[in-house]
Amino acid sequence: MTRVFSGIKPTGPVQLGNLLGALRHWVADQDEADGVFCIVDLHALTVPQDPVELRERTLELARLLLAIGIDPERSILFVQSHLSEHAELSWILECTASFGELRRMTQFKDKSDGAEFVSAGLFTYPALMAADILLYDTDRVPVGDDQRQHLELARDLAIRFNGRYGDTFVVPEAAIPKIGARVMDLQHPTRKMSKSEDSPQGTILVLDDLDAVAKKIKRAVTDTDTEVRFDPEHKPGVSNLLSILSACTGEDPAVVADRFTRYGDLKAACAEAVVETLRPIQQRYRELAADPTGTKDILAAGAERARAIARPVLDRARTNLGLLAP
Ligand code: ATP
Ligand code: LTN
Repeated sequence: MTRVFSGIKPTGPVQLGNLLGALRHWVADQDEADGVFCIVDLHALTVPQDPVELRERTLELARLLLAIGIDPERSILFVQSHLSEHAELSWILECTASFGELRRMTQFKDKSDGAEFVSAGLFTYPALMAADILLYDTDRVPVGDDQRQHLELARDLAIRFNGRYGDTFVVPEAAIPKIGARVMDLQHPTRKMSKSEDSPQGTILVLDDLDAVAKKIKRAVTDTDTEVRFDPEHKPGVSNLLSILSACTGEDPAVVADRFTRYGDLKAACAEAVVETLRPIQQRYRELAADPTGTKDILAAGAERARAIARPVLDRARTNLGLLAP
C-alpha cells in the first residue's frame, strides 16, 4: 500500500491554511493509503518555546488532529520526540546535505531575516524534516505549497544517499493540492496565513468562535476595483477569498468567481462555507477534550507502531554507511 507521511509543528493554534492546505488531505488519504502523521515538536524548538505551552499545545494538537478525522485505528499518529530515531537520522542527513543547499532554503531566509537569535537548528531544519519522511519509506507527502522546496531537498538527499551507499531510502513525492495550498492572511493577502505570526484579524483559527470567523472574513482586505475575478497576482485579497471558498466546496475558483458580482456576496458565501467546515470539527474537539487520557494513550500506541517501521530503516542506513553495529 502507498505510504503517506506528513507533519505539523505545535507552534500555535491550528489555522485555516493548515486545514485546507494539508490536514484535510491527510484525512482523505487514509482511505487509500497507509498514513503516518507526526506532531513535529523537535521542529518547534528551532525558535524559542515556552515549556509549559509547548507541552499543552502538543496534546491539544493531537486532539485537534483526531477531531479533524485522523483515525488511530487506520493511521499512525505520534509525537516526533517520542522516537530518538528522528534526531539520529537527522544527523546523518545533515552530513549528506551541503551548507549551500541549506542556505538556499527560502523558509530559513524568511524566518531568520531580522531575528535577534538564529538557532543552528533553524538552519538544519530541512535535514530533520527529510529524516522524518525517509524513516517511513514514504511514497507521498501531503503538504502546503510553502513546503515544496523542503520536499525537493528531501528527495535530493535520498537520491544522493542511495547513490553513495546503495539503495537505502524510498524517494518521496510531494502532494500539493491544486486549491488551498497557500491560504493568505486576510489582512495582508500577500503573505501566507501562519499559526505563529501575530495577526489575529488576518488568521482564522480552526477553534475560533464561529461568529468571530464570519466577522474576520467579512472584514478581510479586498482589492481596489470592484470586480470579482480570480487573479492572485493583481487581486490577492479577492482571489484568497475565492480560493478559501473553493477549497471548502471543492469547486474551481475561476468558476466560483463567475457567480459573484459584489465583494459583499462573496464574503458572505465564503464565511458560511468556512463556518460549516469548522462546525463539526469544533464539536468533535469538545467531545475529545472531555477525555485527555484517551489522547495520550493514542500517542503512546502510535509511537510504538512508528518505531516498528522507523527502526529497521535507520538500521539499514547505519549498516550501509559503515557504522559498526553496537
Ligand atoms: P508556523 O507559523 O509555526 O511556521 P504554520 O502555520 O506555517 O506554522 P506548519 O506546522 O509549518 O504551519 O505546517 C503544517 C502544514 O500546513 C504544512 O503542510 C504546511 O505546508 C501547511 N500550511 C501552513 N500554512 C499554510 C497556508 N497558509 N496555506 C496552506 N497550507 C499551509
Ligand atoms: N517543515 C514542515 C513541518 C514538517 C513536515 C515534516 C511536513 C516537519 N517534518 C515531514 C511533512 C513531512 C512545516 O514547516 N510545515
